[in-house]
Amino acid sequence: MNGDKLTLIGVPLHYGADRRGVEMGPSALRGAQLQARLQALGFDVRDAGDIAVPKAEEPAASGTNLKYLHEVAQVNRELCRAVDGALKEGRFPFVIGGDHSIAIGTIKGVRKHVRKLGVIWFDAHSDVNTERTTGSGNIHGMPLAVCLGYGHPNLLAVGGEENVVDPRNVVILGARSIDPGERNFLKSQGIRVFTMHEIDRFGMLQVMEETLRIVTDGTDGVHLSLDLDGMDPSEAPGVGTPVPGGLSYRESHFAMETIHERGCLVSAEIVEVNPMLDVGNKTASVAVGLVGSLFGERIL
Ligand code: 5AB
Ligand code: MN
Ligand code: MN
Ligand code: MN
Repeated sequence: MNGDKLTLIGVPLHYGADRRGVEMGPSALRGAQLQARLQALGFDVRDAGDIAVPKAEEPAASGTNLKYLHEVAQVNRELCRAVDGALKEGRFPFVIGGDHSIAIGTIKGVRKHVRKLGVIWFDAHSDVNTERTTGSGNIHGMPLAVCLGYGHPNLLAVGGEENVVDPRNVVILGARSIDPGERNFLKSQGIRVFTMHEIDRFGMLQVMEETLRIVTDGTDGVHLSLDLDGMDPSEAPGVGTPVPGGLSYRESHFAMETIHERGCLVSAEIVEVNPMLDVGNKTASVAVGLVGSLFGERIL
């Protein structure tokens, strides 16, 4: 943990997903008292406000099948700078989205400060498509590939091509929807994926012990990328791409508690909260509850 100072960075971006609403994620998370929850745990929390997102009715011409490539790359460059700035001031960057394409800017920014970075990717999906494998053209299905050094040059260039992560220190948790091209990629990279099958078979305790071993093995810190669709849609209905059979409320909290106990976290982000698809503000509230466990709330 980077001292006890945190900076919240909002990214009201939806161009990486093909549905509207996720751009209201940052305000829903703020409305669910994210800052107060962290302050109650003793943190000095500064809200840096939102990264500016350009207006676009249609994707700017980019000569590719990737939707809104220009806009997504621009926002990620800005985000990368903001994350870099927070770390320079000795503050923990806590990024609130927005669609999952923002993991590109977050992770690239963190990598400028953390030479060997482990990544826990909490998600129903593996997000390792590239312009060659994507069926949807949506960049929120590609950020992990970009952070590993694969994808469109304009995305790889964000924050410097060299700032990638080592596949040996990446774990995907909760996967249950993986495209055929992604399956090949994951195998070729040797990335450890705990699908719902492994979670059912071994239980969360064993899965988290193995996860924490992998992401801390020779690393200088760990980033958590928390896509709320990793949880079961009955707990987190307000997401753009829900998939049944996800992590339960208890399994998700347990994962956060074990990450906290290890004390290895250097940065985090919450993505894909879509208030337009939510039941009340349930998903944002559940997300803020997970943040509580991630930063040390205990039952007793
Ligand atoms: B999310 C899909 N693999 O590429 C694609 O929510 C879904 O950030 C991506 O995990 C889901 O469009 C992206 C079919
Ligand atoms: Mn995702
Ligand atoms: Mn997902
Ligand atoms: Mn999604």
